[in-house]
Amino acid sequence: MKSFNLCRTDKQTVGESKQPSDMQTEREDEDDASVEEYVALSSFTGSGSDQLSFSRGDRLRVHAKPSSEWWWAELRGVIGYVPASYLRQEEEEEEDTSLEDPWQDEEYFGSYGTLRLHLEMLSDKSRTEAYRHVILSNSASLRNKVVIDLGCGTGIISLFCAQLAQPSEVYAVEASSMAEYTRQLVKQNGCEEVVTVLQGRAEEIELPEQVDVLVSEWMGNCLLFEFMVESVLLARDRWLKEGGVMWPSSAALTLVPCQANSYYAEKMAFWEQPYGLDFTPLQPLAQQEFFTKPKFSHLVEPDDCLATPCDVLCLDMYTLQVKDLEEIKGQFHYCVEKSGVFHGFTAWFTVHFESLETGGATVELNTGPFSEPTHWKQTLFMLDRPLSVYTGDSISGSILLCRNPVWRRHMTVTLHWSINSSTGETDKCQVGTKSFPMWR
Ligand code: GJV
Repeated sequence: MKSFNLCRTDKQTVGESKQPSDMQTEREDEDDASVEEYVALSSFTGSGSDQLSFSRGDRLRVHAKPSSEWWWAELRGVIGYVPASYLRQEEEEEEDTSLEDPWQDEEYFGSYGTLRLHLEMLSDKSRTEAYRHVILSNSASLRNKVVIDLGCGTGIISLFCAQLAQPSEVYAVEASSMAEYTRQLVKQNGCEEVVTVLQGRAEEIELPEQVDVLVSEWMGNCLLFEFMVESVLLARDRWLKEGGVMWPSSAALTLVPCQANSYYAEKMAFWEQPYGLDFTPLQPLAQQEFFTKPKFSHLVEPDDCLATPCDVLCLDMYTLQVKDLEEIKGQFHYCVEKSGVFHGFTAWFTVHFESLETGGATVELNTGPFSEPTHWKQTLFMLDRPLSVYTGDSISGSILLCRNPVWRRHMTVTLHWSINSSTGETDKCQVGTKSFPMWR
């Protein structure tokens, strides 16, 4: 799922935006009451010249909070942007951690207790049919098998198992209050002999036996957002039999450099001449407001892909460990296939389901621009400035997914790129780095 609300507790600072030059002045004013001291919860390596690097435990003086994600702060006389989520006010430190749940379970499971998200997921035919297809094409092998459906929601996957195959038992685990309805749906559809609904966190439930198959639809935006995958890995280690099967069995994140003309026009070029006036002084604000975070729900046109997409990371669901999720790094190298404007990168994921049948084909759920659109759509990461690229140029670099040390369902995606011109039209090698909080 992609759009449950994890941002509600964000304290949005409105109308406080200041330009760095104003803040320099403020810095000289030692008595300024608006300067607050914060402590770094974790180390951070700034990218570019306007971000500040710091170590865990450093005390930073925060001068301004131009957005809820990036603050303007000072450390040992150096000033720059810092990610707000890495900081905590000293006095609050102990109290705060105990007050607020870093997993935001109340909000998270609260939103899955309503129909809106389940309707969105069930209406997504590519997604739901992929799971149905996996079960149908493995029905013979599922006979007499024990299955766990982790985060079953309304129970659709468990019901497919019971109706299309003959498993001996399906444990449908759901933490939200939807579980009460799921129980009714199981009964209503005559599957109560096979499907047992267990309400609770997968990490906490007890099963009477180990399982042959662990099936789950855990993928979030940019694959990992929400980090429901952690619950899947913990359940795997606890409940999956030796030699048992994981569905999905592997997952990949794909990235492509792309054009985003209409998004750029709508959010940035707009300020050039609205009603014949010059509103360009608002552009730095527009960049901060629209291009700092990734744009979820983007649909990239195949035509806007400037190169052949490439897989930047692959996760093996049998060997992946919870600790591996803290920092995941991938590399890319593209050859520009058509001249155009490089506005940013678009990311999406694909998951594979291995077959239990000998020689059976694997099933794939691909959320990219060359497949049917899904409710996840794609994720767009806009560069600060568009760059012209030409056929034959190369774009190489890396992507780093850094899980938030405090807010466990969030992460920061850092992209680093360098463009090598083939024609000499682009002046020289151009490099850039940008970090995108999702959302904290
Ligand atoms: N234990 C039980 N149910 C869970 C858990 C958990 N640890 N985590 C998520 N769910 N693809 N990102 C449930 C959640 O309440 C919701 O009904 C469903 O799994 C999410 C599935 C789609 N989310 C996703």
